[in-house]
Amino acid sequence: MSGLAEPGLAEPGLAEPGLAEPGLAEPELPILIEDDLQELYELRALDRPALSPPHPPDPRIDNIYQRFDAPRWRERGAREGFPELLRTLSSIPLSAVVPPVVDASSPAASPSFEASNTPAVLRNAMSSWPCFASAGPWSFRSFLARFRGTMFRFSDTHGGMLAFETYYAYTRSELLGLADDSPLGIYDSEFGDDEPTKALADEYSVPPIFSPDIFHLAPAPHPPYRWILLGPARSGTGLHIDPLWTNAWVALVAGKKRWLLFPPKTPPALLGVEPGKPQVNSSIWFQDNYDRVTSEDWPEEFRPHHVLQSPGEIVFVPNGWFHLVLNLEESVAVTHNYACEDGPFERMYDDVVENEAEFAGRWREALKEKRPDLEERLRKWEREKEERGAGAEEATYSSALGHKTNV
Ligand SMILES: O=C(O)CCC(=O)C(=O)O
Ligand SMILES: [Fe+2]
Repeated sequence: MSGLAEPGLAEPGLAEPGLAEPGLAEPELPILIEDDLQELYELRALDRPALSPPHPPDPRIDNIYQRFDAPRWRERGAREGFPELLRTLSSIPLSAVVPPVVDASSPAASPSFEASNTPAVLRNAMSSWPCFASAGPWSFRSFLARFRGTMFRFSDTHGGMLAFETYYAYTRSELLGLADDSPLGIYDSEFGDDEPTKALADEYSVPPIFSPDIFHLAPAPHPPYRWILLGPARSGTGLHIDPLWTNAWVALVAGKKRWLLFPPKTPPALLGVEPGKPQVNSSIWFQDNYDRVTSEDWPEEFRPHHVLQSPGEIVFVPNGWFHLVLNLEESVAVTHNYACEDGPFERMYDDVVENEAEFAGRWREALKEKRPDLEERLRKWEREKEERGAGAEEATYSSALGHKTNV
């Protein structure tokens, strides 16, 4: 919890260009105390498994910022390299593959992107959302006013949490978030479940263009399916495939996001992904790999689809596609994953049995009752598997040690 700093220890809050929000008074910057820095230190260490091991805080150093500021948060120089990366990523190369733009408000709009399992960008699906359209839309500033003292989660994998004001102060600190190679981002699948964040779930709605979620044929609880994402420039999500063969949509409320999505047949090793290796932060991945994956030598069939996402746009992420996202500006987004009947249903079921065993039983019961056609497909699949003998398991790359891992 933030409170009063010891004399002489508070870092003055430094305003960065681009952070001003018209219509909202500049809030007083919460001051971090030693306990906050300890918490931040621990969360940063949990969140960056791909970096060198953390040094324990050195008690002999009496400047508390330096004591907790292991050089590892800056070791890849992503902050220094960011202006150039930003210039590169702020436009899409002329030769790049870009997903089709779908006007979700048009009566002719169809979810053909689900059937073809290809990325798409939807426009005009968020205009009536209170979080986006009316007074008090979601932003770092409005969250500070609403959620002082509320704990937010930073990952499904490690479950680390911080009070919002501590996080807010971190994102505005020259010595902390503004210096990090890949700043911490809120990645919370429990928002909306209980007070005080319950109201947030009513401030947007699932666009009707997406198919119903067949996991939701079963009663709650369901595997995690909705997340709120808040992160400053240079934060984001490293390369991963979403879990359980689900599709996803990501709606941007504020900021700017840069995406690459790779067709499912892309060999993971070509993207630097190996089972068991921790996820690389997206700012570092872009810095190290963008030129290679956009060069003329990159195989045609593995060419990435590029998106530069603006507020009001929704990116559709098809199941089985590797993707990564970098926040080019401070961003606020909401995302849902959903189990689509058009997807690889049988493989999805096997994945659910393996990773969400308790849910699998309840889901199967629900399918029996409400979708006997799908249940029959599973019986057939099971008969075929028995005839074949248990096949070799496919490696799964859904987030490995990153976000959206089922734990
Ligand atoms: O916008 C982001 O950082 C991540 C979106 C995403 O791919 C996910 O949540 O799985
Ligand atoms: Fe994802």
